[in-house]
Amino acid sequence: MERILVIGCSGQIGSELVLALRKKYGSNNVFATDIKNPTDEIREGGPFQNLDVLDYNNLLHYVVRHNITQVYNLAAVLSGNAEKIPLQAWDINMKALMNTLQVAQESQAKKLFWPSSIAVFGPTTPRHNTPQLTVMEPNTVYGISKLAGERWGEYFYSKYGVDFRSVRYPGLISYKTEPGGGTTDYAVEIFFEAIKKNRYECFLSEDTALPMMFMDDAIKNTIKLMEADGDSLSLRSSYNMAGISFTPKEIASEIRKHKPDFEITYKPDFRQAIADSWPASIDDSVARKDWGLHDEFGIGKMSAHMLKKIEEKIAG
Ligand code: AKB
Repeated sequence: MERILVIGCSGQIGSELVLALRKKYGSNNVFATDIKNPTDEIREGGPFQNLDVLDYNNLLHYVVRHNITQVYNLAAVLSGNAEKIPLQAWDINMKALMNTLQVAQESQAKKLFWPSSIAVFGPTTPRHNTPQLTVMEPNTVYGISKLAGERWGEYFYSKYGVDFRSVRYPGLISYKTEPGGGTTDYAVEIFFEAIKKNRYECFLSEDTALPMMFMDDAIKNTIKLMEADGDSLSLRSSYNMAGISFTPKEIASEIRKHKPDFEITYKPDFRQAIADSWPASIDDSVARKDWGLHDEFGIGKMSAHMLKKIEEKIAG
């Protein structure tokens, strides 16, 4: 039986991934940790521990004591926040990864999931249908840390047999826990503001296309990659994951199908330069071929679902 550790259970991905894993593997086999308070559902639904991934000894003890067999390490400072504290963000992002790679090397928890991002690409990368293997010159701290992380993951796989698995997440769209400090956060905020105020001021310009994915698809595919036969994985760096590409203007017009009076204005800030350096769309055919990446939510289904769920959430 797998015993799974999720580091970063209080974040946007962790708060949903823990619930999906507990459903699948049993509540007592999924250990949730974070330095921030989790949702009640996570705290009450199975083991939770306040644990700092930057504290190597504590992490190793925890993994050994609980006979953990696989780890999802979701701890990271996202792109927007990382630009405000570049050196600190580099230290946190890299140390969090290196600690889990070393724990995997030293313990029985050999299987490690670590999220990379579309941020590994940069202004010299082909912007449309970006291939799996291409020019990668990220110019953000977050992107540089993700690219370095991918290289380290592959290194630990080939040198030390760590079963490292990763995807390059596009922007993730969800309603349970809001994201914090990313460039793609607008695509979540816009739905909350549409319900609360029927208007939104967007920090990206109207024609900025970026790849995005609804959280249900992201979680399903993440678990699918972790369950895939290792022999079918031709890559041990990180797989492109495309999702759906759209602009703020396009998402606003989707919202107007449900809320005809919805208004949007545009006031690009420092995150515009980050978005401009990322791909507009991605080719994820390698992941589809190797381990069956498959997503179900298009822009229409995702928008309708977001609006309905946020409305219910706000109504309590
Ligand atoms: C961010 O915007 O920083 C993240 C990402 C694309 O990795 N959502």
